[in-house]
Amino acid sequence: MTPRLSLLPGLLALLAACAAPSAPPAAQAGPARPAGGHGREAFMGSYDVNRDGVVTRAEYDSVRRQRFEAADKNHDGVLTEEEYVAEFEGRLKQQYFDTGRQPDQAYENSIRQAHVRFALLDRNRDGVLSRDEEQAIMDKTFAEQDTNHDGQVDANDPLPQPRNAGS
Ligand SMILES: [Ca+2]
Ligand SMILES: [Ca+2]
Ligand SMILES: [Ca+2]
Repeated sequence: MTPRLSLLPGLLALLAACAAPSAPPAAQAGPARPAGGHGREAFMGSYDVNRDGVVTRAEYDSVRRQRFEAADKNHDGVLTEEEYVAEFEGRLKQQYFDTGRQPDQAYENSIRQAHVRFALLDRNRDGVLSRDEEQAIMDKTFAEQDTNHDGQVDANDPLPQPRNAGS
């Protein structure tokens, strides 16, 4: 036995010891983020099209416009409650599908919230969401996230105060 070889059993024991504490099973089945949520993470996830950590106003506007156009099934330039909720549900469904989740109580709640939201967004209560109303929402939502007022949303913007959900 050379001294060098005699080190081997010790080394193996050390390696075994290092590997011994088996990692706990990764329980990563967290709740899906609600589609259209208002947090910064949801905002970046929805609007940072080129994934560079910055949402420019142009990026934001393009996503919102696409979403409005996609929702406006009969192309009359306004969204009915049905059109609005259907578009939201489409994204929610996709999110559940992507995460292998079955529709649950949270899903139902999200749909209910979408109906409530529509009523709030339809400022003039004429039963449809007009482009003017959508523009007002866009301006407000972007301004809420662009907390340092430099025209883009990124890591330099302090997180906005969470706003009250619902009414
Ligand atoms: Ca329409
Ligand atoms: Ca309206
Ligand atoms: Ca900013």
